Amino acid sequence: MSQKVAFITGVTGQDGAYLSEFLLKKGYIVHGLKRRSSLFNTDRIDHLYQDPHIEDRNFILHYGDMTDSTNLIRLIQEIQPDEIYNLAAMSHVHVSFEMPEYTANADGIGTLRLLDAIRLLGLEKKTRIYQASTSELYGKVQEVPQSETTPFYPRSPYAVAKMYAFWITVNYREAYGIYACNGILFNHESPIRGETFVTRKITRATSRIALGMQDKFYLGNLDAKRDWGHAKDYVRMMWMILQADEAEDWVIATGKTTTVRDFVRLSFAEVGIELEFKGEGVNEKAFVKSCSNDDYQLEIGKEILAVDPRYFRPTEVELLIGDATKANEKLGWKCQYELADLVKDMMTSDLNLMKKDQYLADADYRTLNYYE
Ligand code: NDP
Ligand code: GDR
Repeated sequence: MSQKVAFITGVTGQDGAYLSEFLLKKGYIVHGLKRRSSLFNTDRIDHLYQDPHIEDRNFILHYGDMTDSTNLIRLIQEIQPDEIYNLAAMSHVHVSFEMPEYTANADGIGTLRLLDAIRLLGLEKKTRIYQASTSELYGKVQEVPQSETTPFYPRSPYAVAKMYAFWITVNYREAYGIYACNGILFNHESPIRGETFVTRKITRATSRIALGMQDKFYLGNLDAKRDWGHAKDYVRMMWMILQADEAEDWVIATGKTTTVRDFVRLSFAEVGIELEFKGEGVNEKAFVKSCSNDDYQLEIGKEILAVDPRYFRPTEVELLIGDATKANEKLGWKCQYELADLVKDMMTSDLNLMKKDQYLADADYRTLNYYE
């Protein structure tokens, strides 16, 4: 049988990197869409890079952008993919309030551009497409836990753009018989999660504080609850969704929810530091209660976290918890990582990275400025 060909948009992102690894291991030829940037933006996939002079490459990158129809049409024509994974997006909910029009263009109309390219090129029977839909569609709580039948109530320009992408995917499936699916994925994290998402912001700050590189950090809404899984589990599911007999929409989640505050507690617990939270709302702070690890000794009573309202969102999504029964039963999907495994994985990686940063700073190779 000939090798399957996949085209991944958003290949340089967290999920794009893990999905590329996964598909390459399965024997796919993987094409990825990357944006032109003034600095290299391929950190997460550099280990997969193949010199363009090598013949028979199975990992090939192309310049492009979700806002450029002709570029997408030309690439799909050249690549003739069996499977497209549309992971590219302006994916930061808070930033989408600052850039609503661009977010609608890249995340909403960008999805239409791919679907219409499939139709225009007559690939309806050949090319299957996965759309990266999101639990943000549920927004304001309508039902708990949230499943494929829970009504949507998006609460940000990002979620509204993704809602358009969700329905245009369903519409092209129904109107043109394209094998097009939405994976409604709940939050998933990893050591290569973008640094400004809350979990990674916490594990990086915890590492720096434990190592004595930083005194304290700031967060927004500590009461928000999220259903956090590991990205490695979730990219496996993207592939499974496109292998099913029928094109459908699927919720992927762990079924457990945790507050941001508890994620902070868990991260510090990884380095043997117990925290105490005091105060409420914008006045809430966290202090060191005890230290049980000789490597990370902080002063008892030291303030390490405060709330900064600049991280509040104009409209917030307070509670997400997913019901993945359909995927569990029909596709046999199960998470391999528990939240504790995820925190450990992220903390181990960030402690190492911060130690390297400190080493480079000590040798005058870099300055330790972190913007979040
Ligand atoms: P990331 O933010 O890590 O990656 C996003 C990717 O999209 C990057 O490769 C980025 O490129 C690329 N991108 C952004 N804008 C454009 C554009 N205009 N044209 C081409 N490429 C673009 O996201 P994740 O990997 O975490 O998420 C993958 C997808 O899944 C996203 O669509 C996200 O909205 C969705 N999702 C994510 C969830 C999660 O918890 N991670 C949950 C549910 C859905 P660059 O590297 O150059 O910035
Ligand atoms: P989310 O992820 O908005 O759920 O979107 P994020 O990690 O940004 O926020 C989760 C929750 O934490 C609260 N929070 C903070 N968030 C950030 N980023 N920074 C802070 O300082 C902070 N303090 C508290 C937020 O208010 C929120 O309630 C992610 C993205 O990956 C989307 O692309 C994806 O669709 C959804 O997950 C599912």
